[in-house]
Amino acid sequence: MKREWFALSVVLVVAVLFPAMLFGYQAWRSRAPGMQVIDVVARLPEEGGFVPDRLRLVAGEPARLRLTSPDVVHGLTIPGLGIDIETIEPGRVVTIDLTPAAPGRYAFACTRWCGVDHWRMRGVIEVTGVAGGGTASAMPTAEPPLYQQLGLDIDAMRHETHVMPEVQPSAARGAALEVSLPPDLAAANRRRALAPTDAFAQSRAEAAMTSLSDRDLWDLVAWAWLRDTQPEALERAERLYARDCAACHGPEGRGDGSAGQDLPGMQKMDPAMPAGPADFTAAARMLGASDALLQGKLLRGGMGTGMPEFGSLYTSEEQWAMVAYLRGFLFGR
Ligand code: HEC
Ligand SMILES: [Cu+2]
Repeated sequence: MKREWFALSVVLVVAVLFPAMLFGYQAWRSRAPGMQVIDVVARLPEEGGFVPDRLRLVAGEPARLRLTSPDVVHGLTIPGLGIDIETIEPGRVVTIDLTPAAPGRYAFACTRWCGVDHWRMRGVIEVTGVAGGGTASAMPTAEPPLYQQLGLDIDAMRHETHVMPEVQPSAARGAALEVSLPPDLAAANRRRALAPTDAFAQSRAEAAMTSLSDRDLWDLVAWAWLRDTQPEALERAERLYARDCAACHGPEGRGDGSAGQDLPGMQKMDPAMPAGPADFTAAARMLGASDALLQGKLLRGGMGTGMPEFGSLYTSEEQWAMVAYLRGFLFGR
């Protein structure tokens, strides 16, 4: 009788109590007290994209995101919260614990070319509350982007320029000339307001530059454009370009990426303008565009042209580094 009781209690412990404890432990682990747990399904954009695509969190309060994919491999970036998940594989759960420090809107996006509409796969985390959980600090008021400060219409018809270099301008040759740059080219914000052709024409008209050949001047322009971007920033832009842009604009910047084939491009604005993604090697168009315009397009996106906005995903340093990277399709380093 005693032995039977003993056997029964062993069975009880092994079959009931132990699994119950294990289950309890797991439940406890996956749901720390007070932690908000949100399940996010990453679907192909045609099937709905991120569901939900709008999350609400509170500053200073820990939260857990559990990501799954029912279809293909996706990725996730939440730049404002420093989160980068390379793969969300079908059948696996990716867990992210985060505690947003400050209120604000944090955009997130898929980082894998999961389908033709990949770039539509985005969402936003709205964080409410006060920074650091303490007294409310005023949100930094963002300065309007340069193209707005300059009153530039980035959707306007752009006339192609005829003032063009005969050989590829080289920043290295420009630097070797050891000529001091005119003020409009020396200060980043003034240079960014100028198209390279205007910079060339202005410099050509300067008395101090008469001894320089046209080729020298173009080299100087290339130098002025590329000199202030740090190598690390440029490397980052290169990686971002491969991840976010090459599928439409092509790996060589020719506007021939497969994901961009059916996009209206600037023809949406005016039938006389080019269709599809911009060709960054087209000198007649690119040399007529200021950095302010290119950054404006990048941060705002196109109005129904097919060009997505990256202002919510890239810091302003990344945007300027990207513009410098795009210049590299025309200007040699
Ligand atoms: C889904 C396709 C697509 C992706 C992805 C895309 N672009 Fe574009 N992009 C376009 C199209 C289409 C245009 C032309 C229409 C326009 O200017 O709005 C364009 C235009 C531009 C222009 C304006 C060029 C000019 O001469 O006015 C810039 C700058 C640009 N893209 C940069 C980028 C960068 C940088 C990335 C990656 C971070 C990127 N694009 C990703 C489709 C795309
Ligand atoms: Cu995706």
